[in-house]
Amino acid sequence: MSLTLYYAPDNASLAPHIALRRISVPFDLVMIDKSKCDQNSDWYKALNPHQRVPTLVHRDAENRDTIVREAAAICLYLDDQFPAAGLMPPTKSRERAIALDWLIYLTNTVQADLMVWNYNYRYAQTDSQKAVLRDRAGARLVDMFKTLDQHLAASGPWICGDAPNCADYFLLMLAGWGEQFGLSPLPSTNLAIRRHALACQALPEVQTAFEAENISAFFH
Ligand SMILES: N[C@@H](CCC(=O)N[C@@H](CS)C(=O)NCC(=O)O)C(=O)O
Repeated sequence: MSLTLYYAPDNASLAPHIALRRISVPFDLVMIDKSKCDQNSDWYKALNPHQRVPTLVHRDAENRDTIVREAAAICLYLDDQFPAAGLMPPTKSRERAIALDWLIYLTNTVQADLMVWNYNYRYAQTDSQKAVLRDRAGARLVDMFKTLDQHLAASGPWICGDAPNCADYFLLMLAGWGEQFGLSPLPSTNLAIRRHALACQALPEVQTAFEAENISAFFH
């Protein structure tokens, strides 16, 4: 059995990377160097036709590979394979429904708008079109982080109350992007999000993943 995560530092691979650290099984970490366009190479395209990170390859005892290419799907797959790690609340529990709800919201809505906001030049041609996109996507994101903040303030400190799960790793990753790329106002101006991020950054699995990716804390 082997597990390999193809990643790029501080990219969408971060949440699954943190999840892998929590499981504490051995795994290989392979860096995709985006400055050299590794994600567009033939060998990587064979693994991931979307030409994006992350990719997880799980080789079983019969040498069959399972390949998972979406960050949230990798988190859920790891939870299926290693249930004892508690990456998500138990199947059929009320808490699991809450965690799934926020995890999918984070990847499908917040992450999607972060892409439009930060990579507006991929979606527009003229400078004024790009400025409108950044402005409108930015305003939507500010509202989304406020909604997340209200949820944490009412039901925190973690997304499902008492214990961190993959939805929390996802929120740290996405709020961290908003923080680094200068969303205005910054996600950290929301007190419950800032408290959540600081608590997340103190988790051993987060610290080990940050060290391995050679990235520093997003929130101070
Ligand atoms: N929906 C995918 C998105 C992954 C994604 O957008 N990855 C970006 C880095 S954060 C990427 O690999 N981009 C490569 C490129 O744009 O060339 C997921 O959540 O895993």
